[in-house]
Amino acid sequence: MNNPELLQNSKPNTGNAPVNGQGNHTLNEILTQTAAWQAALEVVKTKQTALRNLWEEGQFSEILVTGCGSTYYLSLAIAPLLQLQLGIRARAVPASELLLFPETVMPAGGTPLLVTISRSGRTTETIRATQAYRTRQRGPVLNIGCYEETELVALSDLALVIHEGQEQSVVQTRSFSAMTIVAQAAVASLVDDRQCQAMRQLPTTGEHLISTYHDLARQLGQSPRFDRFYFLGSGLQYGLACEANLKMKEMSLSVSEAFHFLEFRHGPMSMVDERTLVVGLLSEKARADELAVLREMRALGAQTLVLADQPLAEQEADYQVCFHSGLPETNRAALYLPVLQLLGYYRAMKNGQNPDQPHNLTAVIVLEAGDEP
Ligand code: F1P
Repeated sequence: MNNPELLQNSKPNTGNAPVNGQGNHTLNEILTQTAAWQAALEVVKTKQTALRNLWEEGQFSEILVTGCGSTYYLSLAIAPLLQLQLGIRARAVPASELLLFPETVMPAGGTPLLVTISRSGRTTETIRATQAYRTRQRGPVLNIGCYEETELVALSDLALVIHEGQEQSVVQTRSFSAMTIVAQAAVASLVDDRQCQAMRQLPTTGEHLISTYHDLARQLGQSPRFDRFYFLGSGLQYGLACEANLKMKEMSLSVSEAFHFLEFRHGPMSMVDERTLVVGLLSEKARADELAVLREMRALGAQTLVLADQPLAEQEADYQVCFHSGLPETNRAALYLPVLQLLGYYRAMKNGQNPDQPHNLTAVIVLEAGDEP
């Protein structure tokens, strides 16, 4: 199914060594992330009683989910999941919005739950937003992260911490997918334990995906054909599309953007040409509508890479990644990530960038006293 011409023209994969010796941490962290997925499932199992107590005692009127950068994009992926699974209004906001414009974000009354997501637990905006939230609302806070003994953990009523998600690289890869699994497993544990049981296959399925599609990700990442990338996702997949876009942008400094599938037609598709790769993170519910957008982009000259749980017909995409998990979207978000992280990594190698230390970036944004909002 995947384009034989591209596959034939590429050099054989000479193993996983970074092309120019840079990005060792990032590549290693991408390739070992399923061990962190296993640990993430264990964290939720261990904290299940505390989680259920927090949820049942809270009688919450709505849920706010917040973070910065990658963890804001994870918030965008988790908020619709919370609303869908728990039947409660849930909203994702950047921590800076919650901090600077609380009156536009904070509910006037009610008893909200704040979910903070932060790999480091040390991002100033997220800390300050949480402090302000607690002062105003005195409401409970649930934290998801990768480090104990941080300001954000200290500000939380319950913290779900995955040590195995910790990284040397600035870019979030293993940490992001592990926090994704913690969030989806935590929600599953509140609604249906059978979903938690079903999620136990994820590390094995993820391992298989990485070994099956590593070569495709490298060939597409290094292909001279593409000079711009668009990541399309809707519903539970939009936040993941934003994260995949951030990986491409921050690691390789490429022209790339993320959109809701049907939004892409309303202007941004003007950018599509023969040098474009459009990446579709398919849902189940809107699959037909999403495939229609991708067909139109192919007609404009783009090539398409589709990620889905079930295979597509030959003519539906130029390249496809199939999970074959049998899991619903509410339990399998992490499966979209490894191949797209590798795509960004190999584009970075092609562009001579070092994803361990991306241009202009640091692992945590800590604002100096006086700079703080
Ligand atoms: C937030 C963040 C990351 C971003 C970069 C700088 O960190 O903005 O999302 O990718 O690493 O820091 P954290 O609050 O998740 O630790």
